[in-house]
Amino acid sequence: MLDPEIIHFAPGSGALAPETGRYTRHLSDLKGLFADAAACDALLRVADPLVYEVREYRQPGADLFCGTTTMQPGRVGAEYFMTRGHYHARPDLGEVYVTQSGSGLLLLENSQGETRQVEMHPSSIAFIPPGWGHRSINTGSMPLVFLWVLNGDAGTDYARIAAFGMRQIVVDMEGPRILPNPHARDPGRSPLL
Ligand code: S6P
Ligand code: ZN
Repeated sequence: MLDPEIIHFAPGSGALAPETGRYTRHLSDLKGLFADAAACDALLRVADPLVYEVREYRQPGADLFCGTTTMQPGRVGAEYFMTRGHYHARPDLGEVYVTQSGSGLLLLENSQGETRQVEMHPSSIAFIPPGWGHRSINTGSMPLVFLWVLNGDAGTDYARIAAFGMRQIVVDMEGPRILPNPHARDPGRSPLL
C-alpha cells in the first residue's frame, strides 16, 4: 500500500516538491505546428525560446498522477504560444486542469469534428471528458500555470494532431481570437480515429 503524501507546489511558477519527472518544450520542438511557418523559422534563426515546462509527481502502482504545466507568454506571428496538443492513448480516460496563474484558452476537439473552447484563469477548472483532444494556449502576458490530474494509464497520442492539425487556432488580433486553422486537414476515416 502506498503512503499518502503532501505535494507542495508554487502557483506562480509550477514548481513541485517532491517532483518525480520534468521535461521542457522549446520552439524547435513545436516546429510545423504554428500556422505561420515563416515567422517560426525567423524566430528560430535568432533563438530557440522555452515555450513550456511540464513537471510531474507519479508513484508507480498508483491509479492517479498529477503535475503542472508552465507556459511562457509569446507568439509566433500572431499565434500565441501553445502546447503540442494530444489525445489520450486510452480514449476512455479524461483529465482535469486547474489553472493557478495567468490566463489562457483550452482548445478541444473530437473525432466527430466537434470543437470546444474553455477559458483558463485562476481558480477555474477545465473538465476534459474522455475522447477529446486538447491543446492549451497562453493568451496573456504572464506565464500560464495549471495543475493537472489524470489516470496513470491515460498515455498521450500526439500522432493525430501532428498529422492533421487542430481545427482551430488562437491569434492575437487586439486580444485573443479563435479562427479556423487554415492548414488543418480533414482526418476523414483515419485509422487513428
Ligand atoms: C497530459 C496533460 C499535460 C500535457 C502538458 C503538455 O495528459 O494533458 O500534462 O501533457 O500540458 O501538453 P502536450 O500536448 O505537449 O503533452
Ligand atoms: Zn492530456
